[in-house]
Amino acid sequence: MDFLQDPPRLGNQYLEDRVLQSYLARVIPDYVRSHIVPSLERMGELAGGPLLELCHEARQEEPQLVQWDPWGRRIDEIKLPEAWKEFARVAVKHGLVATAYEQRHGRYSRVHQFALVYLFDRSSHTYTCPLAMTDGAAKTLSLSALEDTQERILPRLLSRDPSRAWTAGQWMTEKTGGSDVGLSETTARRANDGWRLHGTKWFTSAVTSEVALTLARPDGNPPGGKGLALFLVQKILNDGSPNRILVRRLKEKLGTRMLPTAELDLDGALAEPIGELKNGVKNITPLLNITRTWNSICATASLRRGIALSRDYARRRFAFGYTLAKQPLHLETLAEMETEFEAAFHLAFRIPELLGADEIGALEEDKRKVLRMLQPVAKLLTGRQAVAGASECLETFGGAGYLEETGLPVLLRDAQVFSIWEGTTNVLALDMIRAIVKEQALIPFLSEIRSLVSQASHSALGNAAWVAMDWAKRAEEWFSAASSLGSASVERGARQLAFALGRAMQLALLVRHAQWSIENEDDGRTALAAKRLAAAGIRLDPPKKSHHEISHLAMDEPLSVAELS
Ligand code: MFK
Repeated sequence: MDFLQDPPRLGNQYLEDRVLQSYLARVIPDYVRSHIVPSLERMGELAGGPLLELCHEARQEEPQLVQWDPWGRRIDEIKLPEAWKEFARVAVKHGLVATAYEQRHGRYSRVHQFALVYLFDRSSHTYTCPLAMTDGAAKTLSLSALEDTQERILPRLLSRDPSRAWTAGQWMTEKTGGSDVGLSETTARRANDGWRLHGTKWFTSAVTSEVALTLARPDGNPPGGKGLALFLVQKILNDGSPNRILVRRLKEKLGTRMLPTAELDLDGALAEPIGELKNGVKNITPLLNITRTWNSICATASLRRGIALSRDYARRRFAFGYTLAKQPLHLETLAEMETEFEAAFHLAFRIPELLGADEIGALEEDKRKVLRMLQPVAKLLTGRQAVAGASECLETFGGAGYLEETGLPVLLRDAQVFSIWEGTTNVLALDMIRAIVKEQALIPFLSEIRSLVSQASHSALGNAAWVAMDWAKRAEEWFSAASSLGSASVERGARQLAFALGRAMQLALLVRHAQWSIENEDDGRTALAAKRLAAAGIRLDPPKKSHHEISHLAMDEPLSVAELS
């Protein structure tokens, strides 16, 4: 008989996820959880069944831009794969954005929402991108828009009816760059019928959204982010006519290929200012902080999908006389993948816990600062973990992981974006520094780490708890030493500091959950993950006053031995 390999199989993605179930059991009171779980079971069934099949069947389908009709009229129509429309329908029906705003479960509404998102994400070809931006736009509009704008737009963004629901885009990046948004060149001019925008938006994800938030500089405003203003643009105007928005082309991307990302020309597009006519960068940051949260949750979902696939395959694949699940080195690899996943999970889900409390007005000031730090730290750390985890997952399949028909490579291609969009690792590290310097968020963040590990009483957790405290102390000392050397020194080490703080928080959260899991579930697996994470260590080089020395290595400029310090 021929030797054939069995492909990996996935079942109900909620029921198969011990980490998610255990976490919800700790965080959400039973009487609330019993209302939430049926919706998660339904989403878990879809994500391991019909949606997954659809992803596989449609994996080569991509959006197409049709710029002209047969009679020469410019139409800029984007034809979407049927699968994409189905992901949209499921997302609306299951309230992937609405759940957070309906607040049926009070402070737990955000955890409920993001548990749904986490289950849906890897079985949707990243339909979570337009959803993330819709959530971010809803949040921003509810904070800054006039009442009649809110009444007109929010019910659409939060609808559970696919025939009424809209998504929102976020058109920020221009040719001048995606990081230094203050350089944006789009202008806003007051005309008889309202504000009109002129400029090019260079990277606009989910371009088929009905509305978008964007930035433009009103005539006469100064340069920089403060001179920009936040605007809402509608694709189809209230009178039914199309707005003046031209699609130049769709982007050729490494991954997220079903997601229509485009270059747009705003050719006098009508737009409505949201809030003041300045401070646009500041006023769009609520959106960024929400989409960065989605990013952390979806990066975690990618890690989870990787380990689920690799683990299932390990039970099926024979080599050297045994299944992979019986081979020590393979088990070591899977244990490492699981550790990274659990660490990412507890870090990412801490955000919706705090966000949910904030949105019902129940978050103390210190915890608000923890939330402000967590958003960039979790985004940058989980984004990097997802890329490494997807690469490891593919490798556990050997050559099959490199074959398009297996559907596995998409995991790696899609993961790469987690550390790029919504702010690169370095931009996020600098945002964390911003939170530390401007909002004094470091001390509450460190206190949270200490308070989490102080709840660990089981002897198996003693060392991991001590290590988390040690990492927190080293990070605190590093920041103090670097600050005394100047801002360039802090900036140079910002990434290492962010990883150190992120790792310390991941370890503390693992320790806290492990203690609960030991006591309530007689389960030692999270404790084992905590031990492994503690053993992995962190890197924090001593801060340096100058960055001239590294520039020799970075830019490969000559450095004589006499100059070595
Ligand atoms: C799977 C789901 C994932 C989601 C998918 C979404 C896909 C979308 C694809 C994209 O569009 S990717 C493009 C996303 N772009 C970015 O994330 C922008 C990256 N750059 C930054 O974040 C820069 O840090 C920033 C543009 C904010 C820097 O601009 P400035 O003008 O140099 O900022 P400045 O002067 O430091 O800050 C302006 C104000 O905002 C300050 O307040 P004040 O005016 O009161 O001093 C800051 O404190 C405040 N601020 C900045 N970042 C903040 C913030 N406040 C709260 N939270 C933040 N994160």
